[in-house]
Amino acid sequence: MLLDDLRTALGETAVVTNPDDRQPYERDWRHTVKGRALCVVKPRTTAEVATVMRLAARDNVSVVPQGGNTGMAAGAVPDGSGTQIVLSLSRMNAIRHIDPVGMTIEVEAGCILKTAQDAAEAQGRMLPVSLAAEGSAQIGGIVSTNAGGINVLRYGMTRQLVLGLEVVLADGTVVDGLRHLRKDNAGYDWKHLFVGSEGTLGIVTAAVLRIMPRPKSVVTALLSVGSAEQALLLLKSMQDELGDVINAFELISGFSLELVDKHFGLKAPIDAGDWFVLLEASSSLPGLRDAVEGALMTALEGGTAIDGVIAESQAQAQQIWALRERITEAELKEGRSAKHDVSVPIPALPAFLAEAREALETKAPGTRLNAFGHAGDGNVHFNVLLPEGQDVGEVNRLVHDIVAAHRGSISAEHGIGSYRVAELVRYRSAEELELSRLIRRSLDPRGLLNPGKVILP
Ligand code: FAD
Ligand code: 2HG
Ligand code: ZN
Repeated sequence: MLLDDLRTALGETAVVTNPDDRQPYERDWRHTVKGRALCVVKPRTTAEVATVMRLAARDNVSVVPQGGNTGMAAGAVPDGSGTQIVLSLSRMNAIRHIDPVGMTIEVEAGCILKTAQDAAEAQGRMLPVSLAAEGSAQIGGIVSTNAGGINVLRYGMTRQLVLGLEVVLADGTVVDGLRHLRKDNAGYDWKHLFVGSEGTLGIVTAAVLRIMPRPKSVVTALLSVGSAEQALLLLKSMQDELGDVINAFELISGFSLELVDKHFGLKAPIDAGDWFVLLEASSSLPGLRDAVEGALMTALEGGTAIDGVIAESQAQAQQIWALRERITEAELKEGRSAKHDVSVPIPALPAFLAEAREALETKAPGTRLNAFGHAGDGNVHFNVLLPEGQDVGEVNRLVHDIVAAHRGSISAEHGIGSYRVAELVRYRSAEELELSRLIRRSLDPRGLLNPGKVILP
């Protein structure tokens, strides 16, 4: 009955039931979680999304929204019951409007991030959310996970870029908040509830995002440093010297680069060490390269950095970035891992790294640490390659307890999804959890939106 009604309302091709065709929508990017859906539905318009939600609510069927399915918390995957609808936004992919004066872009949820970036670039502007999965991740997923990425240091998380949203609620109500306003204090700013809610409060169907002037020059450098402490000294000296032109300050362990070399044959242009920093700065004012060179010379002469190279061309910059962007895939090829997407206050980063490394060495022998991430944001991907038989939960607990001792977060940017549901309950207070449940219940009283993700009833 439900399948027939969905086909009648949306057309035959919009409702996928064939198991082979469903498969890519039923597992997460890392292939660690596999579910089974009743069907995958692919609406073309907001009105069709509303119809899907109304029909699902009528039959008490739950809905799992899905974008590019690149999420790192298995939030877009259905459970194994074979009763859930996967709602793919991929056909709603239009760029509705770009305003280079007001500096906004209005896009549908299924638009691939890279497509939106390119559209902004064609107008001499820039959409600053940038991450290795940008060729597949979609705007709806980016908004719903409040994605971070490499430019957060300068431009903030996705939340800082969201000016307006259109959402469809669990009962099919369409809420149009697609305003292109910089300033709007008229009542509660409800859109922020949906940013980062991982499909548990509503379906994001379109968004208005801020765009920025596109800088005329970009300087990319790779440096080796002796320790995480030194990396933070380097961060401070770069901020002192260069001010706010630093977009990215990424920390990469020597082991991460070994993995990238092993699985992709990509080599760092400077000698391997314990830690590397990938720094990018950009500006439209003249003299950027000289300023970065001067700042790096000061760091090298002062002993804050050991060695360094500045990209001489865009191709070289891309080669340097490839070393960073391939780490996740290289880790996947290397074997099973426990992912930790953690943040701590920036000055606590070296202590966290030392304590967590020691805990692994003493309590989880045989594990190998693949640590890298967005050090300029206090966010490190403290990923642990697991030997045969090693329990993931045990390793999660070891690492997350140390994060908690530093008043950090067990998810800096990837979200909770289904991967960290149990962990969230351990590390958030009863009051915070109850407030979250209250919000969820009021927007989705019957628990039909992405149940089992983020927070349990
Ligand atoms: P999905 O994976 O499809 O969905 C993610 C969550 O959002 C799910 O809970 C889903 O139900 C929900 N959702 C999706 N679309 C909607 C919608 N329209 N309405 C409501 N809910 C929705 N993330 C970072 O933050 N920073 C990084 O640097 C980063 N790098 C990555 C590198 C690689 C190689 C990979 C594979 C992933 C990386 N990610 C990173 C994770 C991922 O790309 C982001 O979380 C991204 O925002 C997910 O977008 P998506 O369209 O693939 O969403
Ligand atoms: C990145 O920063 C992504 O490259 C992925 O957030 C991190 O693989 C990971 O854990
Ligand atoms: Zn990241």
